[in-house]
This record gives sequence, C-alpha cells and structure tokens, in this order.
Amino acid sequence: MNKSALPDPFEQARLEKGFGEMNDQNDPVTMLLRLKDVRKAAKNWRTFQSGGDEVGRIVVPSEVHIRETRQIPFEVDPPQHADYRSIVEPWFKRPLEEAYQVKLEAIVEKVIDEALTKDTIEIVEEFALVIQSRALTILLNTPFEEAKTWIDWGTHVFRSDESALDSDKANILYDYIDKEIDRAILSPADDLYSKLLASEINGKKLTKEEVKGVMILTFAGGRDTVINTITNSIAYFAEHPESLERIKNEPEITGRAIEELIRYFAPLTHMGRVVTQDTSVCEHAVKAQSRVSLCWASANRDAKTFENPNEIVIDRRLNPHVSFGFSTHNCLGATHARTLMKIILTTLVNKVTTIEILDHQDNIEDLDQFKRKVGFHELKVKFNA
Ligand code: EMZ
Repeated sequence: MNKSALPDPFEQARLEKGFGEMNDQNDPVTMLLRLKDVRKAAKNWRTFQSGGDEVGRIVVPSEVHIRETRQIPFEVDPPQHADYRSIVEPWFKRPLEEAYQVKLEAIVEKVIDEALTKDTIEIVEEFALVIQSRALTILLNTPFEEAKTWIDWGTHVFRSDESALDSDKANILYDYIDKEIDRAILSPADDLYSKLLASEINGKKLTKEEVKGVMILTFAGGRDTVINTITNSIAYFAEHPESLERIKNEPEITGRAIEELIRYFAPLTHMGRVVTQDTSVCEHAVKAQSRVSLCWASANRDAKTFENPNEIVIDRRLNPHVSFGFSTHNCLGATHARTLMKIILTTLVNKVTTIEILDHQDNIEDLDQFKRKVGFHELKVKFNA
C-alpha cells in the first residue's frame, strides 16, 4: 500500500541545521530546507538572484552546458521581470475561460475512455505524457497534430536515457522553436509565438531570442512536472480508492485535494539562485557568486506549518505550499496545471471506480547526499469502470 508514497529525504537535515549541501557538476549548492527560509530567500531577489550572466545556472542540475538562451521571465530579475510577466500573464490565464476548459475536457475524456478499454496501460508514456502534450496545444493555441511531435520527445526535453543533460536532445527543441518562430513571422496566427512576436516592452518589439526564451520555458518547465503530478496522482488513487470516492461525493473538496496532491508531490524539487553578496543562511556562511537552492519539496513537509506533513490529507484546509514557487517567480503555468488537474480528477471520479497497480519502477532523483523519489519511470495499471 505504499507504492504511491514519496518519502521526505530532507527531514533530518531540515530539523538539525536547516540546510543541505550538494555538489552539482562541481558548482556546489546550499539547499534551504525550511519553509520560512525558503520564502524569505524567494522574496529577497537582490541577494538571491535569478538572472545574472550565466544562463542556466539557477537550474539544478545546472543547464549552463546545454542552454544559451535565457528562459523568460524565469531567469530575469525585477524590475525587468515585471515587463515580461505582464506580457505573458494574460495569455497564461486563458485556462480560466470556459472555451479553453471544454477543449481540455475533450482531451482528457478521450485518453481516459481509451484507457478503460485496455487491460493494462502504462501511465507515464501512454497517459500522462499524452495528456500533457495534447493539453499544451491548447495552452499554445497551436494545431492539435503538433502533440505527436512533442510526445516523441519523451518525458523531459533535456533528459534522455543516456544523460540527465543531453545537448543533442536539447537542440531538437531549440531547432523546433526556431522554425516555429520563423513560421509565425511569415504567417502570424492566433498562437503564443505570434502573440509574443507582436508584443512590445517600452515601444520595442520582443526579439526572436526573447520569444525563444519564453517558449523554451513553456516547453521545459511544464513537462516532467505535469507528467509526474498526473502519474503520482494515479498511483495515489490506486492505493486510496476512498479518496476518489470522497471527491465524487463531495466535489466541493476538489480544489483542496489538488493543492494537497501538489503539495505532497512537489514536482519540482528545488530551484536555484545565485548569491550576489556574502551572506548567511541558517547561520551558515554563503559566499557571493555561489549558489543556493530553494527546496520546495522540503519546505512542503515542514511540520512547523503542515500538520502530518507526510500524509496526504485530501481535504487539507491550511495549505500554504510552495510547489509553484513563491513571490516574484511563482509558476506562470500554475493556472493551466490546476485546471488540467481539476478536469482529470472530475473525469476520473465520473468514469473510474478503482485502479490496480500492476507494475512500477520508481524515478529517484539523485541530489548527492539526498535521494528523492519524484515519481515513476514506469507505472502499469488497470482502470476499472
Ligand atoms: C526550467 C525549469 C523550470 C528548466 C519551473 O521549472 O524546469 C526544468 O524542468 C527545466 O529543465 O530548464 O525550465
């Protein structure tokens, strides 16, 4: 009954000293593990920077060797951050529109209906990746057929079976985006590329490189995160049919259930910052130009704020989790992710009674001294109507 559990590897370090240390490609990271410290550092963008000269360095594992394009708005600090954010924000709020949700519903229903006809379905590749990619065509407002190409890329745009940072694979994404930008320049459509190309900051059009930066973030940031959330949810409901039943009988708890699943799964373990001046975290000195990370996954299990942090309390009320980040750089795709989850849960409770796990292979993230389960490489299940 615990295949769906994601144990908290940070507890001891969080309680004893409040920080952890990891080596990442010889560029060490001091990980902030307590909710209070994570929030404080997230707000303090002057000392804990997202921008800086080295593109890709705030991501852990660092992407400096596989990426030259700055992801926007995520690798930009205030005040410029706000200019970019105000351009993309309305577009990324479209999931609140009825027409958007109707399209998402059709996508989710089709995949669940198909799953119900099969004796076994592998959730990561045949379910979560398919839903994520097809749903992304709605977010970008591009033709549905594009999803086929994205599904072929697999669960992560930078990670392959051979390497966690595969530059050949990354180049496939970059080339694809370059072509799409050129296409949108030649024949503008009602899609995100065209929208960005037409946008201006202080009377100046965004450059191709800036548009590419937003697009890389849109493809990379919402991919394995969404796939892990969907897959972990299926594993959880397989082991907790009573929760599925409850959401069916009390649909008003759906929103809380989603927040709680996302708190517990913390699909993005942490995000880095570059320290701009000598400072200290938890009485531990950190030097200018070194890296810290804001460990959302650990902060979400901080017992100072969350009662029974290692349990999924499906109708948890007080839930100030940081799975979508915190402060300036809160997740741009959060509205899309939450809407998608609401539709998946609602469709599941209407169509599926029980889910059986037939086979599984855990996906364990290697954070040097910490090993964290983030989801599954493979999860074979059977859906019962
Ligand atoms: C970056 C990151 C953003 C990074 C919100 O998360 O997600 C990671 O999966 C990517 O590798 O480049 O987009």
